[in-house]
Amino acid sequence: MECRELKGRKALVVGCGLSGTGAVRALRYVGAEPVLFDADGSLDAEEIGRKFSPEERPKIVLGELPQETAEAVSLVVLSPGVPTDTAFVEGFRSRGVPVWGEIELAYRIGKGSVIGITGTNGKTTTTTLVGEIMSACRSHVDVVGNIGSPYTLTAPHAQEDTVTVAEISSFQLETTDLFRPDVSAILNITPDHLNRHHTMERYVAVKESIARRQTGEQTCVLNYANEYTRAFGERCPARVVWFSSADVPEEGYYLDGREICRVFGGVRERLMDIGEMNLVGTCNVENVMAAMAITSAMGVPMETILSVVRQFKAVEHRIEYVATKRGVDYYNDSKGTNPDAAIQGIRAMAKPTVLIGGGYDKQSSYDEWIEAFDGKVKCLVLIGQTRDKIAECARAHGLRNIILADTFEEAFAVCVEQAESGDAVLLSPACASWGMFPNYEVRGRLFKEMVNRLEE
Ligand code: UMA
Repeated sequence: MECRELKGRKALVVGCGLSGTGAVRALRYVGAEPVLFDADGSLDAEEIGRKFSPEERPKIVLGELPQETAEAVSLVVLSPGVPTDTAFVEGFRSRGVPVWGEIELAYRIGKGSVIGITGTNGKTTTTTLVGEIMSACRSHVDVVGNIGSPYTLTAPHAQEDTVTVAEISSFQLETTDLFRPDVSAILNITPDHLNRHHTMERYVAVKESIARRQTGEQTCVLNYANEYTRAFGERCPARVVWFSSADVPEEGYYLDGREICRVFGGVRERLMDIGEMNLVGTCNVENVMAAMAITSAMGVPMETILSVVRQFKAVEHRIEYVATKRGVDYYNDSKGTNPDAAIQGIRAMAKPTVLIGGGYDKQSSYDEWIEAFDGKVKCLVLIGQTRDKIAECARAHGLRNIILADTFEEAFAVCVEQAESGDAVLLSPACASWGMFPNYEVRGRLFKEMVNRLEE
């Protein structure tokens, strides 16, 4: 199925969130007739309809999809949150109806060059930094995808000189087919979203699929210090450029003491001291090295890259300093949505810390996260579906001061009570926000609002 064949044909968009809204617009752009379906029957069709102009407005179906509607569609576009291994999706596939996601649809419509960035952690920081570096030397740069801005909204306006920088989640990679970025990156792979992908093997395979269609003419940037991405380097069809915070790769970027260096063709170059960055933590050194590798592969001069890196500040919700109130430093790491990301959060703390953890259950294991507390967590405040599971694990690791809270507001009040001058309070839950919040951004913003409302 080519996009031009969609003209006049019905296409089903599943999910009325951000991604589904963008997909409807992109389908209208190619002349298709979108039907927007959401399994949540409690949504308000009129309210959803108001997101669109009268010409764009799709037919909206909520709750159950009638069989005749399902049979009338030539294409299905799934939102990332919709699982792909259900009877609902299989029904379309078995009838030969293509099932795409946001990335595939937008890629087929768009023009110009594409950078695709995936990985368990660090995607948003790296994507934002790559976007800023590219913007320093190119006039049309779109930063899209999992970062919160659907690729389908920008793709119809892309020109040959457009550079699209896409943050791509494993959910979004599951529904790609012809997608082939000019430069791809897999920043790291650690267990996450196992309730959706079921096994680590499947999760790793989905992440690797970002490079599936690449050839030796394109570049794939990989982490040499991560066992999964290092192993993938052997099989990757693209030209591999490494980055590593631990060892010196044959070709690529690495850390030598406090200096970021690179080696190509046996020639070593020192690039910058990590003290020149405004970001904390080894994870951010890795993100910076990945961004250097990606943008250098896109032809950006190293001088430009370094000058943008020196000015770049932490992105919202990623070990973000909020304020100091009554001698207590407050940090928002709401983006710590899995244990591995939260390990980076607690490692970055240099003071006794009151930590808020817990949330939606992605069937993660919390042992490594709790081991990383390293005596710094003076009180662990737990919320959400996972609170008992984490409490049990923390007790097994010898932690005693554990407080369970019923609401986020209550958890915050406990932190204020427990923290003394000279301490830090960190929101870094190691879990997704779902069940208590629509997303981690809402969780992080509420935290910041509560911090800012505290008296000095
Ligand atoms: N829905 C169904 N059927 C289902 C499941 C969901 O109809 O079986 C409906 C829900 O009722 C809801 C809609 O789908 O109305 C929500 O779709 P969605 O969950 O895909 O959310 P969107 O608002 O479309 O946002 C999605 C991404 N969300 C997820 O992957 C869960 C956003 O990533 C992304 O920014 C946006 O598309 C644009 O690309 C968020 C995220 O949490 C930030 N990502 C995860 C992460 O980073 O860990 C992967």
